[in-house]
Amino acid sequence: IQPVLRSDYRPPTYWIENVELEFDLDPRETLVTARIAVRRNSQQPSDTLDLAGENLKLQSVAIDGKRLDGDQYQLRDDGMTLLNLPESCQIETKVLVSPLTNKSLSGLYQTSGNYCTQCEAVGFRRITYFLDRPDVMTTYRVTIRGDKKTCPVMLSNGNRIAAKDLDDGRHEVVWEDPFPKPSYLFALVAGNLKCHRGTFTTRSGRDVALEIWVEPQNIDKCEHALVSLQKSMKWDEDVFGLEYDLDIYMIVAVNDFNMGAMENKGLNVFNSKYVLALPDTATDEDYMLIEAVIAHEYFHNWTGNRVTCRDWFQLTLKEGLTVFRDQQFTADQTSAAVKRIDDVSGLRAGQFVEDSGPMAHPIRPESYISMDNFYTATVYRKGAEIIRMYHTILGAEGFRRGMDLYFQRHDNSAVTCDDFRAAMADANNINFDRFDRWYSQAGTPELTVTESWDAAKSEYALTMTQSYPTLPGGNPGTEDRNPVPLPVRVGLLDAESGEEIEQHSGVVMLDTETETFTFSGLSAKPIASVLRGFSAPVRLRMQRDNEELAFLMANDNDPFNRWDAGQTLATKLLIDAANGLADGRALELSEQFRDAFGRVLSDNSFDEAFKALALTLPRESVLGQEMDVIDPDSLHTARQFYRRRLAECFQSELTSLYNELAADGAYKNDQKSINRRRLKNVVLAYLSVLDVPACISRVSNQFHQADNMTDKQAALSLLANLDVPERDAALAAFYDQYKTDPLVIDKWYAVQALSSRPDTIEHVKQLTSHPDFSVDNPNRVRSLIGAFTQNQVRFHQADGAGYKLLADYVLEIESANPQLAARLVAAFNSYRRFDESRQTQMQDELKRIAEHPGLCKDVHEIVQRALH
Ligand code: DPP
Ligand code: ZN
Repeated sequence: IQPVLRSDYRPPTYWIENVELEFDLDPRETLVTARIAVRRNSQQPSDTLDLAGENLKLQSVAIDGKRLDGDQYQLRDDGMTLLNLPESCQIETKVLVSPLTNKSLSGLYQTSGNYCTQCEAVGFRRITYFLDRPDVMTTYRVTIRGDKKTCPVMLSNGNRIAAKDLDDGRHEVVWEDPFPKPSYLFALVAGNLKCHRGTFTTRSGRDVALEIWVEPQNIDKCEHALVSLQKSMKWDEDVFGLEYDLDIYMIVAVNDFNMGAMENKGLNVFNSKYVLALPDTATDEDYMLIEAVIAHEYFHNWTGNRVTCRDWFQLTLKEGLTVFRDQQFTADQTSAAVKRIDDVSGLRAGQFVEDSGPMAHPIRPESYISMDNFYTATVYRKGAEIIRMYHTILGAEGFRRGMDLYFQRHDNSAVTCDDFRAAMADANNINFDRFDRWYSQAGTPELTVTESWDAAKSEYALTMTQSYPTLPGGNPGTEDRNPVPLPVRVGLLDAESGEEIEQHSGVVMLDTETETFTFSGLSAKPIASVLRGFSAPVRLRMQRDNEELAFLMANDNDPFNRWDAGQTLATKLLIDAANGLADGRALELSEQFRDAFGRVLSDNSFDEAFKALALTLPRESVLGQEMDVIDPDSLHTARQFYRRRLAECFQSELTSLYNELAADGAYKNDQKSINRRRLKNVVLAYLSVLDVPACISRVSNQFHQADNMTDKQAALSLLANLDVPERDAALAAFYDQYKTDPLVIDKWYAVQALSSRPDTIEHVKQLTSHPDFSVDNPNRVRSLIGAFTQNQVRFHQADGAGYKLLADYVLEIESANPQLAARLVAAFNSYRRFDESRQTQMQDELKRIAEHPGLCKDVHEIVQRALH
């Protein structure tokens, strides 16, 4: 299988001037008629045109109304070539597709009996023959004909311009989208749907109709999504001056969807998980994610749709930028500090791991076999960190100037990451040439910081050095790396009082491999707070003793670093404890950590969400990265020991805090109540590890008495770890109460897959034969198999049973849904970080998958990179 290379980009030989599509909907034989007006690209003189097409049953091809014979075009598995075309002409193709049997969820498919499409990245070619590439932007007119009973609602992009009844019980609707767009933003939805309506008046006074389309039984679960959309529209006007352009904005929720959501022009299609919410069925986190994903897809209307990507290697142009925009939006709606901590935790747990394994790639990759494999944490999350660095360097106003110039230059066109960088540079008269390295180099830089104090000169100095560690299995594609520009936000604290020394706070730029930054006029050696707000996506290496970390935990007025000092201290101690276990050393709770934990617990200056984060130990997956050889068992044992000892030491404080928070009364949805629930459930988690009946019944009571899903799910996931009768009772009651709500049943699967109990693998296996389990629904597969791969201690069980379970499932689903299978198989990517026995077992499963006859190219790409 030949990879596609970034360096192979060539403009198309023809441009498309407009397209007319007609759909005659039928579950097994939908007829798609496409009429595309093409004109030769004068820059690429050729009379040959290659159209992409996959899984299409071609019925006819005609040029300017004349039907072609079989020898006038060449048909391949992946498309057709038309020869001897005139300068401009109209190409008409007719093809049949089968939505009912399309389980890949790419192209046109059926979900819960309705029709829907997914075209990003390359799904449009599964609908019709086309120049299915993002640099070909054109206007669409779409006619849909369908059965009035099963498809009363038929939607596509843009404005509905005509509708009429046909005979034989069918009807027809015509949609026209006035904005030129690439094919990946095409959408069609048809079926039995109900609409939750709202409006938004833009700042220039236009009324936009907002429509959220869902299956009838979900019509009462849309208000939060609607309000989120209205907030997003307002925010983009306020912060970036960007207004919505069409008169209608539609969102459709579907149950079977490979991704989170899709920003099709004027007709977003969403995984129902990111639309539907009621307090009884969705957690506070779900509410927050819905708001963030609605915002993300809305923000794409400018960063993605109006200005799109020239080719798929530029994906981070729209995704990194749009993730950054949605992060800023959520920070403004909630708490900037908490949001930043959550985002960096996610980056470290996901992207850092990816960047140190066989799938390491620059945010702008150089090659791919399947583009679907590059919708990654690197392109999205690290991409957003790169955008954040422009923002840090330029400030909010300079960044806005860059954005304005970007839209001024590139509205209605398909551009590259270099164009974005140039707009940021030119608008601010600053040189961003070196920033190019962030786009072309993979791997997480290490930033080593050492300090020195010259009492005679009253000078304090920080020497910063950047480097890339050598990784087990080599650093794929990351040889010859050069220093990258690193904005490092620094603050100095008075070591006595803990006060900020204001004149020395700010951002220093490390542009070279190493540099020393000197701070003068100090009366005593200060304590430095480095990389505040996580101002660059690096691993910070700074030798600090426990006292200093405890000092920063107590005094740093950068909330991110205050939290991070605690995480660094905990990581140091937990890794040491885990390593000690192997040497037969007994576990012991560090007194320093105990005292620091106690101070956080009794500090009432924090908001509750921040306190919840500060009391939470680093995740096992994040801790593992700091070990030379990941030992999941001793890490789990050490972390559990710490949790238990902390709970014992602070049992009475934790209990009274829990009681205070639990006295809040009936569910409320304001930020303060959300923060308090977050803290309450962190406290409950500590108390749950004390093996005493009072604690177990506290958890069980919370489960049974909760009037909202946040508290219910939190209690259920704690019970799922225990070996008590209350566990089975709660799981049964939960299932019984929610068995008709698939999104809630996903939670039921996930809590069991994430259980630390030794029999988890057995349970997961049994659950795959549960009548509600279906390999056709990605949410369900992710909630059971996907969640299980995140269960570090059980997935990596020494006997290899977890590995076998995953490999079996990957092979079961790979031919039907390659995208989903490829996501799951990536759980093996970190195998070189484990001991020899686990390495061999994972490698054997990878080989078994690699040898599977007819393996899909998505899984093939991941597996061959891993085995390489
Ligand atoms: N473009 C979608 C998003 O990230 C994913 N396909 O919003
Ligand atoms: Zn996106």
